[in-house]
Amino acid sequence: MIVFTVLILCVIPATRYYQIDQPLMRWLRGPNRVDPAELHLSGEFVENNLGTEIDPDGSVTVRMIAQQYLFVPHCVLVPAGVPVHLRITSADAAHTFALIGTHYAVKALPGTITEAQLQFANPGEYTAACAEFCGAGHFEMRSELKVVPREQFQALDSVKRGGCVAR
Ligand SMILES: [Cu+2]
Repeated sequence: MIVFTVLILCVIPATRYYQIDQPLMRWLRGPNRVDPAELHLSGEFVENNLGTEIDPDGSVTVRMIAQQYLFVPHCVLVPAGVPVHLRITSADAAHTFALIGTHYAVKALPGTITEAQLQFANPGEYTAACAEFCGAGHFEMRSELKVVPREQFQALDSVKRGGCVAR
């Protein structure tokens, strides 16, 4: 019985660590906590701060909110060949921002900001789908990510960089 109990206590965390590890790490890290009810009111996830922004070092930061059943912004534009720092959170349930055809899948959880580093060598278009069952509309939860040449991206004004106006 003791052996069995120890086994259960060890095996469950060992095989399901991905479900407890990251939220725990994020909680310990602190600054990445965010109030899901306040996202649209204040802080970095207010509406006009979402989308792609150029960082001082030439890389870009993308801020997104996942919610039932869409990703905001619905379409994201990023430059090719440049590090993309994704910062994503959820307004409600757990979602996963997964780019079809790549190995990128980033979990978005309410209350925390998930950071991920992406990079795209060449221009192209990707469909992003939610890879975490989140309710009735889950299978409709799709968005787009467009990778454009770096020069083309830099020539756009900040409003156009924020969405998918340019192609
Ligand atoms: Cu989903």
